[in-house]
Amino acid sequence: MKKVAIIMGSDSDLPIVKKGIDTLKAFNVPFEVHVFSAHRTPEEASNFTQNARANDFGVIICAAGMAAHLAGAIAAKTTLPVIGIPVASGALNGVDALYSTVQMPSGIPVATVAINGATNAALLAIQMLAIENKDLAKMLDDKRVSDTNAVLLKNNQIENEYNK
Ligand code: RP5
Repeated sequence: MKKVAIIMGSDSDLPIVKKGIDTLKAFNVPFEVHVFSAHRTPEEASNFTQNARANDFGVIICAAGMAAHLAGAIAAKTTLPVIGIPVASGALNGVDALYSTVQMPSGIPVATVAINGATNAALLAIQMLAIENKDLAKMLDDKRVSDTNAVLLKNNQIENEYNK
C-alpha cells in the first residue's frame, strides 16, 4: 500500500494533526510525519516532496496556520494529490490559513478540508488509497455504517428524553 505523508508547518500544529494520525492508525495505513515549513525550511520541504512519489507515497497531507502556503508550495512540486488542513492559530483563528490554502491558482490543486479538519483529511487520503484497495474500501464502508448507527443511537436517547 502507498504511504501517506503528513507535513506540518510547525510542531505547534501537532495537537490538531493528531486526530488525523489516529485515523490513519485505525485503518492501518502506513504514514510518516514531518515538520517542514514553506517559509522556514523551504529547501527541506521541496526535497522531500520531489522524492515523495519515488519514495512510495500516494498522498500528502499538509497542515499549517496563519499565512499557510505549505500545501500550495508542496503541491507545486508534485503531481501526487495534496490535501490541505488550515490550522486555527494566530489573531485570525484559521480564516487566514483557510483562504491561503483553498485559493489555489488553476493548475496546482489542493484539496482543502475544514479549519482543523484533520480527521477528514486522513479519511480523504484513505479514500484515495481505497480506489485501488478493496480491503480499505470495505473498512471505509464499515465505518460509515458504525458512524450512522452511533448517530441513530444518540437520536433515540434524545427522543426518549424529550418526546414524552
Ligand atoms: C505556521 O505558523 C505553522 O503551521 C503554525 O500553524 C503557525 C505558528 O507556528 P509557530 O510559530 O508556533 O512555530 O507556519
